[in-house]
Amino acid sequence: MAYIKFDWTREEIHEIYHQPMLDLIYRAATVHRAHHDPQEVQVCTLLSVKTGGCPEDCAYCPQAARYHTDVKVHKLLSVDEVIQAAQNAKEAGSTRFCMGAAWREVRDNRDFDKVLQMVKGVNALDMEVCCTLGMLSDEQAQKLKEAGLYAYNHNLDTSEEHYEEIISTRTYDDRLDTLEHVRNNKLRVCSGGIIGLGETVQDRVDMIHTLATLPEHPESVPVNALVPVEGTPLEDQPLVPVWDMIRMIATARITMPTAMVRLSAGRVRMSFEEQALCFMAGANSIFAGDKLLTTPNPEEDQDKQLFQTLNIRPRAAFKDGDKPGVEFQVTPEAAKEMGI
Ligand code: SAM
Ligand code: DTB
Ligand code: SF4
Repeated sequence: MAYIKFDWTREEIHEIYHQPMLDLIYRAATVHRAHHDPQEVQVCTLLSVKTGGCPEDCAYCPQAARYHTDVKVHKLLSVDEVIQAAQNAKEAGSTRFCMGAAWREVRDNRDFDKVLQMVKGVNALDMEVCCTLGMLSDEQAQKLKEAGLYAYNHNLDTSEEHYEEIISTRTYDDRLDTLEHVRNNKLRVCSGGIIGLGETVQDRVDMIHTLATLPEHPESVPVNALVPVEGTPLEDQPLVPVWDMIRMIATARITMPTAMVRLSAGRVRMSFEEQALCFMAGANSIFAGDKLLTTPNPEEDQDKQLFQTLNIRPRAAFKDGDKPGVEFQVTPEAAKEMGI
């Protein structure tokens, strides 16, 4: 296994990001092949379990109550509805199910108890369960872990410097604290960001620097292109060029070689050729299903065709670890031999 570096400097990451495009893709593809099967892509499904009405002011987000968008507020879904959606996602080929809530933070109330039930139910379907519920305390992370959660998503979104231009209702340190609570409780960390928020290239480099110099790299790094939504302060942002997505993906791949790099929001605008370049540059995970949380995503048929065209196989669940809640797994034969 090749050496994994945690002491990246901003200058090193800057240099990687600015390499000639084809050198960058070649280097990222080489790192990718040393750590992952390039024919394998993880397929995740997102479900918004509580939509809209969020008190935060994230300038990109259609679910913030203070902006006037077309998103309809919906209270927390029932446990049954969520488990049915997870079952459907599994039948459509997803191995990870991620539940998102438009909350600033988790509160210790009946809704959180319901989410814990959802986690238990989805874990029982043998899917990797992920949640993205906003800020989280150490105790709440522990409860989620005990319920069978596999990973927690909490994005840095942008650099520390640019952060206050985008969000004023919480700090960068709040985000990092949540990541620490997630890590302390042995949950897998999913953390990345969005490009196209009006940030500079240095802000992109700085965000990757923060992620790549954490004590442990996140197991997943989602790279989102802003989906500009009418009614949000960023509605008129120019669309992110695919080349910028490729540079971000490749830089994440080179600096965090073992992470799953997820080609996230923005895929709906990309051709097969553009998505193929993202996979070549080291992306190995996508969100499937015709909706992300509130905005469109490619149709199931399109993705089937994409996988067929590129000869890509979906990655199996729990490839990098045991299913949560199971102390250890042995075959019946081995158990007999061990006398248990
Ligand atoms: N409320 C929780 C939080 O903010 O952590 C969880 C849900 S929030 C919608 C999850 C992530 O979605 C955000 O951190 C952001 O990275 C991404 N996101 C939201 N709106 C987006 C948009 N318009 N374009 C791209 N990504 C977006
Ligand atoms: C992530 O990085 N991207 C996903 C997931 N993690 C939660 C969310 C994208 C949301 C795009 C806007 C929407 O559909 O509301
Ligand atoms: Fe709320 Fe999350 Fe949207 Fe921010 S990104 S407004 S916290 S739902």
